[in-house]
Amino acid sequence: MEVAQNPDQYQNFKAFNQNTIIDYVISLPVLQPILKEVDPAALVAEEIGDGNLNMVFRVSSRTHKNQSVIVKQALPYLRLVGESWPLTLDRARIEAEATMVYSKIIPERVPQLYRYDPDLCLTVMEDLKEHLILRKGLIAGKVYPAIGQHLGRFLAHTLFYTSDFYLTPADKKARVKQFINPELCKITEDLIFDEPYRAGVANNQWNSLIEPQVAQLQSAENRGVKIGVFKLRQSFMMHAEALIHGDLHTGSVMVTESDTRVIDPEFAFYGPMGFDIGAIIANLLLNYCSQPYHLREAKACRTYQAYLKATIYTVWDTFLQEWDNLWAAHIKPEWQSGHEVFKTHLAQETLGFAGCKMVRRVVGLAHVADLESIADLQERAQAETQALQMGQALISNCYQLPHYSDFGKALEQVIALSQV
Ligand code: SR1
Ligand code: MG
Repeated sequence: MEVAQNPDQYQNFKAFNQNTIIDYVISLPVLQPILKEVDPAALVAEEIGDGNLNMVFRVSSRTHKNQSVIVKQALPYLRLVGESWPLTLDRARIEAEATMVYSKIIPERVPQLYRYDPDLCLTVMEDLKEHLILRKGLIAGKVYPAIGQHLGRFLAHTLFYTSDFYLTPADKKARVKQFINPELCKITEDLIFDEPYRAGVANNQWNSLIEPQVAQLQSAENRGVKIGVFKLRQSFMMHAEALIHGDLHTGSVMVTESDTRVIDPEFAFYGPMGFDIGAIIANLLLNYCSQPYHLREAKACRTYQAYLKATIYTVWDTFLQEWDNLWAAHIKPEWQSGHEVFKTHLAQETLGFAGCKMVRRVVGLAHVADLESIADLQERAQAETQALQMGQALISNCYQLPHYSDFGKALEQVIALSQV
């Protein structure tokens, strides 16, 4: 991994397009072993980004299809909205440095980074061309047998090794400073913990067929949800527990049948651990709500929903097993006594954050393809209503979870109660 120097921040920034990116890639000696084909005429680039924030180019050899790299470049604004929403270029640094932290902890679960260029706010990385974005695979009803274990282990290791449970107090505080990420945190604070719960917010959007459900969500009488969101927002903003990915939805995971990689940690900062675990669970539940309208045959749908639930439980159980092993191996004496209490706190917030992440994808600015790709608006409204019910139940009940061992039972109840 090579890091270029950064003499004068962003003075040399220029946005690439699919023509200019080729010359840049060719100029990098570090890529010669990968792109053995250095004749510019033999390289081709395409812009393949479908996320909300950045440009993503695939640069590959016309003749040797296995010779390719991905270049991800941040622009000084939000791609989803355009230049009217300026956004810090520092997110490219956050993403590169978080990926470097992950590579040291669990290299098999992230793409290999070849270069980070702070002037151009880009990273060049391994092209996972055999992999598919997990969200797309789930919408298509594909089964990935290993994701529960892979993601559970990824979460346990990245969260434990970046926390005070492992690092010295000084090292941990240096990391907190390194990952100060105010602009992207503000997006989350607004889009996840504020706007969906208020009427009259211009950013919010929803299917007009769920107008009554949205009015109920936002009404002043919805006290349990409002208080739950308050506490979860407080935790998100005030509890620097570990380096969290910060946007770990199923669009930030790439998969094959046997491999899983986590991408896109540009929202990373020191926050509450349950936010990452909850993000994965929420997005599996959103897919669960959508499946009656993708896999239309009742038995196939039930089987797939059972797979999604089993995956959620595997994420959580694997997380706990790995976490307990890490704790047994590394915990310092001064932390020994609070293990059970901490795990219950984590289970509570995991459920609560999962709820927030579900609600924002139905009512907030950025939705998910699982729901948006349901063409019939009446059917989509059914799936969205179920997601809103689940999300609100998770938010209002999460802090009542008595013990972390009740996690599965609580989730099962929320799913059972929210059938439409
Ligand atoms: C305004 S950006 C919208 C969303 O895209 C990212 O993936 C994050 O989830 C963010 O909230
Ligand atoms: Mg992203």
